[in-house]
Amino acid sequence: MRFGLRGLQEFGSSAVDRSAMPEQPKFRAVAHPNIALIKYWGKVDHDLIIPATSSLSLTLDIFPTTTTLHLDPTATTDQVVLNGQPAGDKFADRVTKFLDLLRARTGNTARAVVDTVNAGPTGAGLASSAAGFAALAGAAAAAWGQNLNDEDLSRLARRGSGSASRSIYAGLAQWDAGDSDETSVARPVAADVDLALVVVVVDAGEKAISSRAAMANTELTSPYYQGWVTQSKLDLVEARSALAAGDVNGLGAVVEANAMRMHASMLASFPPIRYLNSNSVAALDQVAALRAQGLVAWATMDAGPNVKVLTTAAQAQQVAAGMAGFGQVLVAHSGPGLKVTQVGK
Ligand code: 2P0
Repeated sequence: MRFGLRGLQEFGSSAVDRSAMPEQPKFRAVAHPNIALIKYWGKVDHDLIIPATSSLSLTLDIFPTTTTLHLDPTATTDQVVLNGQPAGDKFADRVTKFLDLLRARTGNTARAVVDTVNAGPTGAGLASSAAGFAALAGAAAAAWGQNLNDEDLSRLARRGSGSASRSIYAGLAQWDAGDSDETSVARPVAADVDLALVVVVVDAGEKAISSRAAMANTELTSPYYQGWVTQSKLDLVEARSALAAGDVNGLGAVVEANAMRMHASMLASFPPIRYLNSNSVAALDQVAALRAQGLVAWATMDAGPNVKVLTTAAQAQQVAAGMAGFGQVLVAHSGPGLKVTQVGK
């Protein structure tokens, strides 16, 4: 017997009558990157993403990630679009692994259609994964009908990317390391300081080594890793007391030292991990020069060559002018927390 085209189609996915399916509600989440003032660099549990130390961050008002998501009960795989293009396997697999948490939690094994757009550069040490997984957590929790409070969302976002746990909140947040899924959670930090962060993009290219791999290599091979862990805990105490006293220069001094200590720990890995390049070093020198001129200006750096300068909102424009010529310069202030809205049936 020979099937005509029509007969064949009935055995393919196009035979599914989508008009018979109830339309799935669609949710849109917007989250902003956060920059750690006291860094997260090292895990004690790689699956649950429990960090070795607590960290402190500022959510920014630039470079949001917008993620739109709905369930598709007829699909057999998640469909992931990143910045308008089908996502590469690595990113799509990471999204699927994250969505598996919701499928396991709810028993609803539907696949999802995910569209995510980063307003800033992706994978350049500008916290795109923090904003990305915070937004994904918000949109996915809503689509799977989970009514989560901020702490629950922080725990969930943490499973996608540790730093995402902090992007749930506006402004300052502290991620307490904890020792379990329940206790490893970020919470907002109240402080009477008006901080700004001048971002100097010396290179917007994607990093050669992911922060996840670099962190694991530091844990395994750096003789300075334990020193980093011990010192970072002390740095956090100092940063919190400077914040409580409204002492921005005191905060800046420990913020800059903490970033250099993190980089020292990874520089001592084998093979060595060096995110700083010559443009980064030139920018760090300029931050010191601005400080010598009397400005509030303290540097921090993440898993990439870009330099961020901690200052006050009042001095942000002067600091930005002082960093001109060292890269693309943006002024960021304290930004909003995660927002989730329903955008369609
Ligand atoms: C931070 N970074 O505290 C530190 C400082 C980069 C340097 O958190 O493995 O992408 O997904 O938990 O969150 C980047 O690490 O790592 C990061 P995973 P994540 O912001």
